[in-house]
Amino acid sequence: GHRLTWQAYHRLTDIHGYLDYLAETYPDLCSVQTIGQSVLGKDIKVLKVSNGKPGNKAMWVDGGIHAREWISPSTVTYIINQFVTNIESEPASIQNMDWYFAPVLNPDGYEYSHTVDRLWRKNRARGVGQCSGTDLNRNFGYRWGGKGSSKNPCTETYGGSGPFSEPETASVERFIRSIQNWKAYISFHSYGQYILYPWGYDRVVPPDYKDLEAVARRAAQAIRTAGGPSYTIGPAGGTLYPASGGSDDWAKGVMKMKYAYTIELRDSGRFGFVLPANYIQPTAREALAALKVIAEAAYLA
Ligand code: 0X9
Ligand code: ZN
Repeated sequence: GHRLTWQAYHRLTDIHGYLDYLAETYPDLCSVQTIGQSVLGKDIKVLKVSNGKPGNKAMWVDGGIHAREWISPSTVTYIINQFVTNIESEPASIQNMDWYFAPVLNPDGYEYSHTVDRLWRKNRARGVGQCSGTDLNRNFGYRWGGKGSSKNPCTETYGGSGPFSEPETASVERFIRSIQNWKAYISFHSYGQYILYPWGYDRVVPPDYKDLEAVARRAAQAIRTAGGPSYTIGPAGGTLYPASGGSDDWAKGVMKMKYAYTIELRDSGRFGFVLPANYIQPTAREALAALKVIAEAAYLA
């Protein structure tokens, strides 16, 4: 294993090497688990960061569901680095939490976006005709196949042949189901600068949406205080567009993870998915500020 920089975007093996390095260097705090494999057989890795206290609540943080959103895996590894190297100066809500970080949930797509097609979004499942790839954020098992997802494998929002038809999402489902005490689910995407909460499948909100809205507002304020730009907050379906089969809806609707968010990182459209690497550190810094607000709410929930 080895360290990373946050001055460049890294390849999958470097990101995985970094997780292994942390587990070797901080064995009392960090452990790595391979929760499954992608369509093409690449590992899907999760880093657990925990002080091991019984009764800790649990939070899930993922990145790289969409291949081309490179700022997302970078942000997740940046947050990991901050927590692991500073854990004793973090508040109780960070220290007494079992953290599960999955920086690259779509490893095949991520590598494909580095080597072949920079704007690839889906996984690399072989389609029936020439069209390949399932949109992993339409493949989760809550309201699967509804608005904003497609049955046509040639589209960018193809939801797959059924809920959790893809090994990447099925691995996440199996792993999350194996753990109790979840309080929050955070998925980093790009771009647009949004803090979105359920529901995503339509323009409706869950019964406790006021709690999610209040925490989102405080998170957006923390981003501003950290020197970041303005992030728009709201329910995903009404604020962005209805899109069914998303990971956030499944986390909340099925797994009952109360504070479920999709955070769309920078920028607001100038560079879009092709965000230059000098934006990694400022973007990840503000994402960390937002995550700490959500962790505080999860800790008290
Ligand atoms: O469309 C998506 O999957 C997300 N936006 S992105 O540009 N990164 O592709 C938004 C997902 C919001 N959540 C749900 N619709 N459930
Ligand atoms: Zn995305």
